[in-house]
Amino acid sequence: MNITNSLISFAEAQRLMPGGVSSPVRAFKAVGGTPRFIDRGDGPYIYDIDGNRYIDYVLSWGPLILGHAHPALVAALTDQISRGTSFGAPTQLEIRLAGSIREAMPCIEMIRFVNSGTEATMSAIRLARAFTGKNKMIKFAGCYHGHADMLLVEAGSGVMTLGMAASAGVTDGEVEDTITVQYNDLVGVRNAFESYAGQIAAVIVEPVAGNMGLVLPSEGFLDGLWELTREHEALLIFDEVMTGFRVALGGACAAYGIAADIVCLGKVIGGGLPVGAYGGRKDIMEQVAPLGPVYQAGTLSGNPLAMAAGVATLGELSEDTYTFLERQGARLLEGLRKIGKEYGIPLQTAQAGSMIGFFFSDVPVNDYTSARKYADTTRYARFFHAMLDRGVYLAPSQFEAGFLSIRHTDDVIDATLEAARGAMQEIAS
Ligand code: HOZ
Repeated sequence: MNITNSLISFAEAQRLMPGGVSSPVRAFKAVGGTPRFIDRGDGPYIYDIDGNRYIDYVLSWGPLILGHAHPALVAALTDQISRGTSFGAPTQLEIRLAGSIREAMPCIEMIRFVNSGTEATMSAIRLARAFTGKNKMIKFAGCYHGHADMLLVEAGSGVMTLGMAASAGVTDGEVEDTITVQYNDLVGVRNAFESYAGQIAAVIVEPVAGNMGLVLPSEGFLDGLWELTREHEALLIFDEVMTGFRVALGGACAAYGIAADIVCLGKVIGGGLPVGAYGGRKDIMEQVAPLGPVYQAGTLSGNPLAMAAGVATLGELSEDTYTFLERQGARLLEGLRKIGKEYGIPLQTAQAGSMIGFFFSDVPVNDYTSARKYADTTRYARFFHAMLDRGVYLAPSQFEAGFLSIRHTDDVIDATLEAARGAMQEIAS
């Protein structure tokens, strides 16, 4: 595969930007080699600047449930761009998007739009602290909630990929109120509530963990969090930046039947434009300025392009979409398991709607500790490159989830499995 132009661009980019990228997860650090510089996307495919085509399972890290350059999205953006790109004043688009979100996720009685998932979770924590009058919060190792200081403790995604336990520049003071527990460990959560009685404002969780690879909540885990937060008068914050409109039309709240107190959103609700949101119970959201005392603001919040993209994206989604996506994901994972078995390569697979994941491990992975201990990252790196060489673009880290779009049709899944057969054969030796 000729990647001359990507090689040249990467060298140039590294002179101008740390690691040559605008976000660490893009840098191929864990898998080695040269990141592809992307020229364009079309449906399930991306094309690099050397003209190579890849089936895309990253999909901008989740937002592109419609695939690249969906006509409805292109039309909505084209229309909006001619009307103006930002006003710093309210638009009806915000009402439309808020209405669509509330329809799908009724526990979001009121919502505030921001510009990223990081902003959403950071603001949700501030709100939870103000609402409860308590300071501490529980998060789970391997869950990633963006890069706000107090949440960068044993975080997943790039932090885990780079083997970092925390980030330099975060003071002890910033994280003294953050309590970290293993994902799926309800006993650990109960113990934390008992150790810090009356001090815990909230539990923040990825209801399906997609930032340490894909790890599903064990039976009763989310219900247990709900009950414990009720028992201890704390709020339950679902970080659905990744799972919202991904694992089901109503996100994990619908999939697991839990009305979280605050829900953070991003990714799909912006259709690939920068967006985030947090919302929830009206009495909680009424604490946000200008209605209440919790200050949070943003020049580009509710940006009309992002809102238009979100409205167009959600307008294309229905229950049938998720039936299709679920089927395609199951087909892909079943094929991967079968091929792995043929070549004697142990795989642990997981799926939640249109999110998929697989670990090269012969034992199940349920949390951060087991992900780090059992996932064979060296084998993943070899598989990643073997797939890339065959025109399939996976996340450049074992500790990320994969995503499907409505354009990942049977032909696309078949082509992926054909590539996987060659790749597994290559890495088996
Ligand atoms: N949550 C995304 C990956 N796990 C974030 C993408 C990024 O950090 O660039």
